[in-house]
Amino acid sequence: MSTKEVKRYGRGKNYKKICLIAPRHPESLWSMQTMVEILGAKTLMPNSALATLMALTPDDVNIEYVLYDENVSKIDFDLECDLVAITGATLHSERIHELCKMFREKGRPVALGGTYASIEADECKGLIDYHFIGEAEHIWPIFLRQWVNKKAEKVYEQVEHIDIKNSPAPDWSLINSNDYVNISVQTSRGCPNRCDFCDVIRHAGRVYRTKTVDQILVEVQSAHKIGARTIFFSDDNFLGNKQFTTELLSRLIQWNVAQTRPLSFSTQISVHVADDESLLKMFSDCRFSMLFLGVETVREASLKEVNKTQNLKHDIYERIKRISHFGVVPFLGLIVGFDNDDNSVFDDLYSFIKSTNSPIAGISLLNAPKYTPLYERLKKEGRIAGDSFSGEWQLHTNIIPKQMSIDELTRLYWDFFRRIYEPESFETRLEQWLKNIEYSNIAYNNKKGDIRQLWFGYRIFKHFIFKEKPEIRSLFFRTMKKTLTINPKLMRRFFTLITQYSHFYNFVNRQGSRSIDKSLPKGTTGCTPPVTRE
Ligand code: B12
Ligand code: SF4
Repeated sequence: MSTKEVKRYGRGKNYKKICLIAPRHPESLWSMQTMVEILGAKTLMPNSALATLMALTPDDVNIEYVLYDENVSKIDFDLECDLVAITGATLHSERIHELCKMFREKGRPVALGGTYASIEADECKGLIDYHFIGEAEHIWPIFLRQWVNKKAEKVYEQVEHIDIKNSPAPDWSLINSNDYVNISVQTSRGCPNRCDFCDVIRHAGRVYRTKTVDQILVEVQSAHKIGARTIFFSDDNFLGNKQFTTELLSRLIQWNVAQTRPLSFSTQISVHVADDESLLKMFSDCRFSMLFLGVETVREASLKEVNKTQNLKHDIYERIKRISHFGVVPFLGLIVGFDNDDNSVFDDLYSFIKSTNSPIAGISLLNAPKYTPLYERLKKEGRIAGDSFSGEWQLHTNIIPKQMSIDELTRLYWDFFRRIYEPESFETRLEQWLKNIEYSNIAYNNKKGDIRQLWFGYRIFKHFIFKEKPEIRSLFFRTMKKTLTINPKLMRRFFTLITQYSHFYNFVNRQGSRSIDKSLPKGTTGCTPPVTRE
């Protein structure tokens, strides 16, 4: 929340006040902070867990909510309230501990839920007054009724995964959509695959659970209504059930094409999306600008090593090029540090990125989150370097690599990252990527101009002219000219890519040198958060 607005549920005179808190993200590659700032927002997307808690409030309790997203505004620790409810993932753990202590010192009872409280439940003992483990849809209303009647328990646990058709649309009334680049809509939870390094299965399960298409359309429409320009479908894997995805896309296309101000979409998805051209055409028709893909590596042995064999079914080079043909940016999620990775893996990955003309890739060091099969295996092998977690997940790994020292791996990782984002390298890939687009839907061509898009355009120019160094400024103008020559209709895609480039370039050059400076002395127990995303 950027204001002191309050949302009331129930009716009557006496309201219990709950202060909802989303902790600040540690600086991370995935926060896309430079891009966020260029676009005049404060952070990437609002917290949907807290907005869901609000929507779960039953009619028979009188509750007044205030919301602080620390990524948007400072918390008022002196605000009078009856309860503080905090969310967060493992990467927020340090901040969660600080916040719980600070609020309890002020005499405020604290409730904690979310992935950290659920996965690392033991770490939260003694820290809080009310502990929520698992999904909130059933237990939050039970808690509220008991709490207002002073009968609340200390721990609420949702053991079975719920049917997410019972999850209400998040209540966004306490957010200002201009503070965010995307508004998120979750269509599913869980993932049918079982990659050894991923803790999604522990958190969300292997059964792929979806909302109904009608529910999702309502959420999309309400995001549109509060001013969203782009929606991020915050699923672990958007393609867990092809029939469902196809139906959803076809309804979304009908809706989006009818809008005077259509939306753009992006999501996380398995690479097998590329195996069906008719599905790819639908993503393009729907106006997906980007798909985050869990490619992980091009080494067959490494994929086998971590049980990500679903990526082996078809040629990954062809898969990525096919996605690009439809004008959708393949955002490559890559990982280094597998047992089968020697120091030549960086050249293999570089040539993959280059030959597929992929403009954008996010690289992670392999980590073994607790409770994953990878963690169990490496623990037995005595190769876990530490369990604590700093939040700077891309700066270190908790795995003792097989073919390199941690220091060598970290150094080569940042060298590789810098190499990918050298201006000339990016320029060639971007140009080739644009030239190879074979399909784009003309239904959106004659839509009305959107003042806010013009304002974004102004901010992008201002950034590249005044804030970037000459080398990047000149890259901006050169690549813009090339886009105009290749296809002026691709300007929007160009602006998205160049702002993302600016984020990666700045992050890698700033953070990379920092991380090498403080790279782990041999034998220390430095560690990272999990590196597990589709
Ligand atoms: C969207 C998303 C992102 C987005 C944006 C995140 C953001 N910062 O805004 C992007 C793609 C950028 C991203 C990035 C990363 N993410 Co992410 N992300 C997600 C994802 C897919 C959805 C989150 C979401 O909106 N969920 C919907 C809400 C409703 O679910 P929920 O938060 O779990 O809340 C429910 C319950 O937990 C509970 N609850 C939650 N809070 C509270 C509080 C109280 C008081 C109560 C009662 C209940 C409660 O109630 C809710 C309803 O049931 C989750 C996976 C997932 N399925 O949740 C991963 C996930 C949160 N990300 C994860 C990670 C690791 C990352 C990264 C570090 C990338 C990486 N290397 O994998 C980066 C970090 C970026 C950053 N600085 O924040 C992990 C965290 C793992 C962990 N152990 O904590 C998750 C769980 C996925 C995973 N296992 O890999 N992520
Ligand atoms: S890495 Fe992706 S595909 Fe693999 S289990 Fe996790 S969410 Fe599913």
